[in-house]
Amino acid sequence: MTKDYLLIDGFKHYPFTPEQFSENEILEKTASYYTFMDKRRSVRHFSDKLIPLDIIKNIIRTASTAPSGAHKQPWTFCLIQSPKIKQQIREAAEAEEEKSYTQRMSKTWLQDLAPLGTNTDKPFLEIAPYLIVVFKKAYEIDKNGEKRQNYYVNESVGLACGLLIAAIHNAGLVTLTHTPSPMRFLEQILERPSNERAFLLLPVGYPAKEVYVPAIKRKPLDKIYKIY
Ligand code: IYR
Repeated sequence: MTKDYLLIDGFKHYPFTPEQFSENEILEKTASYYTFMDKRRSVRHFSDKLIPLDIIKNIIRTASTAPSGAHKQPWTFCLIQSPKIKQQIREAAEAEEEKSYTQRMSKTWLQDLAPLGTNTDKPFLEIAPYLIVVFKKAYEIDKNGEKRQNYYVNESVGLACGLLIAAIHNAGLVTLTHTPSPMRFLEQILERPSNERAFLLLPVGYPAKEVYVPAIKRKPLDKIYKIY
């Protein structure tokens, strides 16, 4: 008989029944989920149409279901809707991008980026109704002001960002993983505490009326997997 809970090293473990499906259902679900996810594209052209806050809250809740090292959930999702702060972020990001495109990025890097059609101009940082800036928590600060270690911080926050992107796509909204580098300016503009480092910047919104995306293809399965 299933117990209410187990005690392992003095800690409670509850019974858990993962949802199960028939093999046919699984085949159908995995195929349709793949087809749906394969329709996701990084989009650089946004509508300025507003999105109810409750929708974005659900999306951020979903991202925070990601697994994390020792369940520390070492992330903060900063949601920016203030036009003034968006403008500040755009100005600072474009200043960094200017240096990156003209001085910091190698010739090969610029050649690799050419098919994507990116440049230093980032109007989407002001047009999209929301910017989400994901911060990783290098460590925690407890009630006594002591540092507490976090684990696998990059892996954990990367996983949360993956779920965030999937949740945005599931909502029929679009996003882009924008990587102005270095991102210190985000910590300053958003006045983040000293244990937080900017990890990724994502504008979120409805797509513009007309959207163009680069003519690039995903690698086929035989190029990305190997059976042993
Ligand atoms: N951070 C720049 C350049 C850039 C770099 C990579 I790697 C990309 O996949 C796309 C862009 C920018 O956001 O434009």
